[in-house]
Amino acid sequence: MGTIRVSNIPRVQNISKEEFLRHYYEPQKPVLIEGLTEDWPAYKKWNLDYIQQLAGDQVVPLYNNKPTRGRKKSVVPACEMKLTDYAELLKTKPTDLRMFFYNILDKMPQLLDDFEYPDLGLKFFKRLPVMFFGGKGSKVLVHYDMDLADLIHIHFHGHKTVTLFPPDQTPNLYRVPYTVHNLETIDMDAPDFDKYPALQHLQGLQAKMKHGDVLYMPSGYWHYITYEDGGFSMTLRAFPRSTRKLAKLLSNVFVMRPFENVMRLTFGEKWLNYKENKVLRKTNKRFKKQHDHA
Ligand SMILES: O=C(O)CCC(=O)C(=O)O
Repeated sequence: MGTIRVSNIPRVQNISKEEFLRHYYEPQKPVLIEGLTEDWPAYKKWNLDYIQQLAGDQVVPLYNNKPTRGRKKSVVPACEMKLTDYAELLKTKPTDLRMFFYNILDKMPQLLDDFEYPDLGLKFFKRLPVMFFGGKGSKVLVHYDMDLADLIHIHFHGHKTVTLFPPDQTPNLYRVPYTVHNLETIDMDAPDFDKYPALQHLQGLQAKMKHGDVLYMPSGYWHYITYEDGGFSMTLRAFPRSTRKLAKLLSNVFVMRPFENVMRLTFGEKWLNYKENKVLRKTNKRFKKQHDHA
């Protein structure tokens, strides 16, 4: 067993649009911004009690960390629950049940009055302000967002730890082909370096987030998240502007994902095993070659 190396993501306060663009957006470096949300009504209002009052009767799909195997699509809910019961669970007990990509516009439009799109020079896609919920101890598998958006991730109610890896570390992350996540058998908190030696090359960037903190995650950054308490976050997104990234976005959404779902539904476990063995063999072979040369 080993430990993934990490260093701290820089923390700033009251950053101007020009500073943000020059020091973080243009070089595509993450940053944690404190204090940016303190003037928003959300800063005082948004907690799990408020969510219960607002939308407690909604029945919501919940997901756990068990990989979806066999002839099923890649993302299938583990159960459904009334939002008020789920929020109560988050307040009172550890759970690995998470909810993700909950679109505020469709599901809780009242929340739109409580925040502003930050003036950071990003061109936000305002159709998709989405929320994520997690229980104490729940973990979000290492992945990157297939739309390659620049993300502004804001946390509420409690604490979470976010670890990022820049896109140039993809070769050492054991990315499963035709997906945006790595091998689900890898435990990023206690990685098995005998089985997955390339993980030793990773150099992550980490931030502990508290209520109201804002994290900038540049396009294509891998993220791995542990909820230290039950709580929730909102992610605002700005789509890439470069033609290369836009082409990749379209191919990920309209070619890669549908292809993967067809292969899963047709070949099930066989397809999954084939891809997983392939990435393991290929990555370990490259790692060995690099070491034999060194
Ligand atoms: O915090 C979470 O639960 C997941 C966040 C995430 O993956 C995202 O914002 O893209």
